[in-house]
Amino acid sequence: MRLFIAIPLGEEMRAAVRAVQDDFRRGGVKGNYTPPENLHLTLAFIGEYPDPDAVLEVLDAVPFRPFELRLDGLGAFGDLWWLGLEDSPALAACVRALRRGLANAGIPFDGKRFSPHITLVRRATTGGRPMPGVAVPRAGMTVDHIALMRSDRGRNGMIYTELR
Ligand code: 2AM
Repeated sequence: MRLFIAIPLGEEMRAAVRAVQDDFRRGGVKGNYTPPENLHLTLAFIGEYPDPDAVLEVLDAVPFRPFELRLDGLGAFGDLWWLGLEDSPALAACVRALRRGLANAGIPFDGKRFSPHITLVRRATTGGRPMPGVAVPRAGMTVDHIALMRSDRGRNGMIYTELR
């Protein structure tokens, strides 16, 4: 099972992200756009791992208090374009505790430095034109839980299922 831990986006945030994706589409940006139901913020990528219950135990043990997130800025890792988030000490603390819990439980995960981003489009191309200017709405959400996600390859792209 391919697993990752993520924050699914709230309605307001999801709508704002879709609006930015639409602006890019209108601006002629082609690529593999994240479908609305797949929009999320990854906190830890585990990858192939056979024991989701062990991961849920870690999730349950991480102290959690709801916190706020707000969109802020736009960036790219090569041809993967993303929306960023306002600096959030609560988010950073949550990710630190989560990753510490995974490590203590011996659950492997991608230990790359946490760089919070919501992937808008992969393999983005502008066909030689400049990146269209878009406004990032200041949409926000209250994070009331973090989710264990399973990722499966479907006929038309990845299917993400919230296990809990
Ligand atoms: P991405 O959006 O930057 O591509 C499911 O694959 C989720 O886990 C995606 O959000 C993906 O990030 C993220 N992820 C983080 N590290 C990953 C890795 N090493 N391999 C695949 N996905 C990873």
